[in-house]
Amino acid sequence: MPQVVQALEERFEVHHLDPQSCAGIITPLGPEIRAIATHGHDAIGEALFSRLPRLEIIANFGVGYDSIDLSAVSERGIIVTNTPQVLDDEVADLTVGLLLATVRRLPQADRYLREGHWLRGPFPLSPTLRTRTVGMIGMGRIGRKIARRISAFDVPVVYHARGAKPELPWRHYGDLLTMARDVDTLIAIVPGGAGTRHMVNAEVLRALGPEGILINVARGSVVDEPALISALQSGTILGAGLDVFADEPRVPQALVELDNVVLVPHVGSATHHTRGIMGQLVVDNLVSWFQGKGPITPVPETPWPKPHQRA
Ligand code: NAP
Ligand code: 8YV
Repeated sequence: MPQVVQALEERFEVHHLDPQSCAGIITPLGPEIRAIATHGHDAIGEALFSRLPRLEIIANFGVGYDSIDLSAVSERGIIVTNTPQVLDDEVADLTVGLLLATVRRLPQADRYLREGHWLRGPFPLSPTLRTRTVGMIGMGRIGRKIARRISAFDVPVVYHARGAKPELPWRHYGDLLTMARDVDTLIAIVPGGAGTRHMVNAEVLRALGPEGILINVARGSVVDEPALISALQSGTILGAGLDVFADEPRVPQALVELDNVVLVPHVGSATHHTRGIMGQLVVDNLVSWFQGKGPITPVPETPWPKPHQRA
């Protein structure tokens, strides 16, 4: 974001890296670079770090940091920060909007009107949220905000996470497949990465069943995308609302051609308001670090506080 770049340039010497200019900048400047500010879309790991011997900190614009190779950063003692909490409500709002748009087929109804079909007859009746049970995959900061919103719609909520959260009023399932059998709507809001890769697979989609709706606002990697396309084409599930994809910004043509999906281009947090706050947190983390005050929002895996400073 321009204001983030401006705020960084006021305090630091900033070099802009993109795949085209990467080699040109890294070769002469690599040994001087002490921080990376990243939007988190491009995978970064040892191949880059090995050329930045003085790298101390990576400030990620976004709460998800699955694009950063964590074993490489921990081996090198590099700090990683993200932007938790400040986007929870925004992403939860978008998720509920995507759920309603998918169930009530709002984009399809919009297209129906614009294309003049209403003059020939009413839009076909849609599925409903009224009879549904929502199974959350992930019940962290954002998952809780989504679950609260859905509960306010008088729709039952249950969840799958590795650990039960006894403080929450919703039923926990330790096993995703069992939960998928018991619900007809899944909302994925877990981190990406190896631990969650393809956890929504063909078997889970079959268990969800022919009335099933999948909403994915987590990461594209969480869902086996070819299995999802096949389940949508065959009627194994009813529909899907997707904010994230396996190979963004490329979206499979097979998905684009389906009428039973609502597709949005990774806009969960994408408002002026929230992206502005996220950007400021990126800047604040870097400023705090270089003032010697430590990172403000280090990710749990980051080597901070240093082992000898821990309680
Ligand atoms: P969080 O507070 O860390 O919550 C993550 C949740 O996932 C926790 O409930 C955790 O519970 C669960 N979980 C983690 N690994 C799991 C696994 N292997 N199996 C089952 N459950 C697992 O994170 P958050 O702030 O809510 O954000 C979640 C993710 O949403 C981000 O990492 C990012 O990928 C995505 N996101 C997307 C957008 C967007 O624009 N679409 C915006 C923001 C965030 P347990 O530890 O008990 O398993
Ligand atoms: C980010 C996201 O805005 O926070 C995350 O994990 O997915 C989004 O909110 C996006 O990745 C940054 O461009």
